[in-house]
Amino acid sequence: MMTQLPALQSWVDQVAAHTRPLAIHWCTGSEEEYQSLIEQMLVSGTLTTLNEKTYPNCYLHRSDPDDVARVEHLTFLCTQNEDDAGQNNNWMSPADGHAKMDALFDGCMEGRILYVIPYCMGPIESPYSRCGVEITDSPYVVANMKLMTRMGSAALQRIEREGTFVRGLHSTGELDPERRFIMHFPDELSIKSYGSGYGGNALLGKKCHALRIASYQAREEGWLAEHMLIVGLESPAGAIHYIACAFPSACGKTNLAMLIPPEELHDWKVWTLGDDIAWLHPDDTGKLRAVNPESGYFGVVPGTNRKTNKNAYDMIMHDAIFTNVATTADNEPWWEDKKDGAPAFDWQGRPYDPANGPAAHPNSRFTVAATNNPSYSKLADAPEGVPISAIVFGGRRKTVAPLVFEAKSWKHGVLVGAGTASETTAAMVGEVGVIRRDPMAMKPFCGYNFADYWSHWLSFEDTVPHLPKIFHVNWFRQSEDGEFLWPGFGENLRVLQWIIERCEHRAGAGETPIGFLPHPEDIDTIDLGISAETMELLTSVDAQQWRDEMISLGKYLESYGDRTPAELMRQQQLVLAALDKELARA
Ligand code: OXD
Ligand code: MN
Repeated sequence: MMTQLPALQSWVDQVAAHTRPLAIHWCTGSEEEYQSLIEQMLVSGTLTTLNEKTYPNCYLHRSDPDDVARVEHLTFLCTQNEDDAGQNNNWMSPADGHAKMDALFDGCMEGRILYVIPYCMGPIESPYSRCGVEITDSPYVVANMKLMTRMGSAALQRIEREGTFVRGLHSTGELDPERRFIMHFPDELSIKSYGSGYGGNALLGKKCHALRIASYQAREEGWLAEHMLIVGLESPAGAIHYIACAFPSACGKTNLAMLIPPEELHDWKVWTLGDDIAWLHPDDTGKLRAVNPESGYFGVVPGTNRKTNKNAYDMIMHDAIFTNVATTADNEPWWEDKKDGAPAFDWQGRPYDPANGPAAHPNSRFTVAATNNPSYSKLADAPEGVPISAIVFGGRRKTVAPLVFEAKSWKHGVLVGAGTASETTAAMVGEVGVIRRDPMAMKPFCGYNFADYWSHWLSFEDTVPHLPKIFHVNWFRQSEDGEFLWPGFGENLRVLQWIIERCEHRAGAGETPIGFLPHPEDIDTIDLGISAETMELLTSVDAQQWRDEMISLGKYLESYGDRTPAELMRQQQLVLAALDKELARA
């Protein structure tokens, strides 16, 4: 017996009887355990070492070439009633889901070790945290979970105290894409994932637990589990505002979360609390407070360099696991846009040949503990979390969306969030560069019907008196010849400064049909070298284009049928009416 909790012990026994592993290992989360797993993976070839002088304690993992991203088309929500999953999810009945998965898991761990990973999403002492146990046959998953979650003995103690936990069962199986599924059973607080060893498919604490299952729990319990980074912005006067930002995958959340202020704003400080997930809870004072359920990062590597994200560049030079990057002749990790060194071997270990495509896989990743980050916030471990001043939505839009605007109210902000859309990237399997709607950046992650999710968001207006303001940003606007109009990266702080000053009722803005937009002079562009004409374009909206956007959004919202909240459609109608008035005047 490895635990005092009979429910946990009997689940592990049942899984072991079904999957028939060689041995069972209960993870303690200690450094020695991590090192011994690393040694074992070096021997088996699952990992290789990288240059020990320049990248101490860094390792490379090459995943199966057919297993390089999240697989949304193989990810399912299993609820009794199909409508509860909604058209935003693939659905299967719980009975069919279990039958399918149980057949795959039958005997799948023969010859392998079954690892039991108790973990806590959120600070161990926080009332906002929730625990889970992942059973896996992948030592790579265990090592990643050690870096990304609070896992091991302390989590087990909390689980034993509370008695409830999310059950995540994972096996890499044969890595056959035909035998790969990720199933969620939210009513049972359980997850079954088979056939992938990659990222969000396999590290079940992240997308599966902290977003899909947690969003379902959050609706029942009156909070929000969101695909948001959390960052603290400290002004020269010493005031810190915390903001939570939701952007679709690979839109620069990690870069924004650890932004380095530009020279012009060098007296600002930026503190990272999280780069991917925020759990937002109403507190006793009527504000929303956030905790990051994770304690590490699983970030996209290509594009990371000293200029785009110096903090990330530095933090991945030690104690990191790289997955699917290329290597140099000196055995350093290499990726596109690293701006240092040259690839000798590509992500599949072949001698580098540009004819084979990029050297690093476009969705190659680093895994590091958050404490590696030079801008790590002391409050990332605070049980009470941080109060949120602003929620920021955004996407990758070449056209249409201005640099930034503020929603007129919480309810209008929910419409703005529901209207989030972005051009697709390599983080998900499928075509790259097509616009897809990604409400609140939760399309792949909302564990229930989006229509009910929007109602849940709207309901906060009645229950939380001091809600944050809601904004929308677009760093990715392009000119007709494909040049980015806004420099992005550290310079985004200039936009965040406007957002904060709006929260403090200090910054100017003009009211438009789509919300409050800054005048060009409301954003600090000193030393930016950006033309007045470009700023004018970035801070204005084309009424006809936005009208088309609203019509298309309205159709999308209505496609959810009767469950779509009437209030959301009313907000869309209000914006349309204001646009029509403006177009009639023009
Ligand atoms: C991620 C994603 O990996 O959103 O964070 O795809
Ligand atoms: Mn993400």
